[in-house]
Amino acid sequence: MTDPAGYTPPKVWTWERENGGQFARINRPIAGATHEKVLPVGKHPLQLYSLGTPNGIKVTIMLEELLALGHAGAEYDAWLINILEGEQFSSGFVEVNPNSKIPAMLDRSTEPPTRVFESGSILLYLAEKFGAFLPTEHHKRTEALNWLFWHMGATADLGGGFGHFYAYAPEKWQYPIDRYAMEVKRQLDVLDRNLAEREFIAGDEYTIADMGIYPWYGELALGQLYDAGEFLSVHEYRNVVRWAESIHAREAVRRGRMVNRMRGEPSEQLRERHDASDFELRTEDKLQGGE
Ligand SMILES: N[C@@H](CCC(=O)N[C@@H](CS)C(=O)NCC(=O)O)C(=O)O
Repeated sequence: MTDPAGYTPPKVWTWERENGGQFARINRPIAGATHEKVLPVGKHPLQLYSLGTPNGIKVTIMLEELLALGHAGAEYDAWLINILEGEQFSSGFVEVNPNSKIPAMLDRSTEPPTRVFESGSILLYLAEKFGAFLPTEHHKRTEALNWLFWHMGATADLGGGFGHFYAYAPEKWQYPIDRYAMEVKRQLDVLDRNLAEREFIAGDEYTIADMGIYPWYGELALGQLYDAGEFLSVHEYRNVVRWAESIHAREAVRRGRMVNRMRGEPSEQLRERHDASDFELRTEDKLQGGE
């Protein structure tokens, strides 16, 4: 590992495979597939290829909310893509998302099937397909989209910036941690001031903007992301905490957070989801003490 204080960039950057960190094995400076593998396909119209990370659970929360509202067409198969094993670089996955990142979705109810990638695009696609969680009135719809697009930019600072250097980098360096802690706290303050005046992110309705932002800033405010609650004094953002608690308490959010999850309590993990009854089996497991 190079000492950051003593590092002088060379004239031309070259890829050193052994640059450390838990993602060193999968990170590459080139796109495209590394191996041939067809993706599995289940019985439902919507096929989701994902992992229970903040970007992944936005989509499963939305799907569970749609099902809770009675949209049977939102039934889905959720397949686990283990990004630490490089499964996002299979030929099948790259066909659905050329950017090789979860989440990716295939809507097989259209002819030909529609591929959808980028979590924000998937949320918008589902909201429009089912006419739900996105207001139709001009000002309200625009405000929901403002925050939806805000979060797609902002969360890169939280995940790829703060989270990477605070939690994942092999050594702790003050410069990037200071830079991203500053920005993340500023963004928390943006949200806090917004939520001082309204119940939900975009106004008085629960929308895809809440579902996109909750897994990042909501879980951060509840101390569930990067173990950084104390470091960032998240309790000071009282409106964000109040909002996050209300989203966290929703039953569809509880289910959505379980899907494709590989961390935490075994009873909170549903590695693959193919049927609503899959959740009940996990609950029974928990009651019987069998994990
Ligand atoms: N902007 C993308 C970001 C997706 C993303 O960064 N996914 C991560 C997991 S949270 C991933 O698949 N990483 C695998 C890799 O970088 O190879 C989205 O919102 O869908």
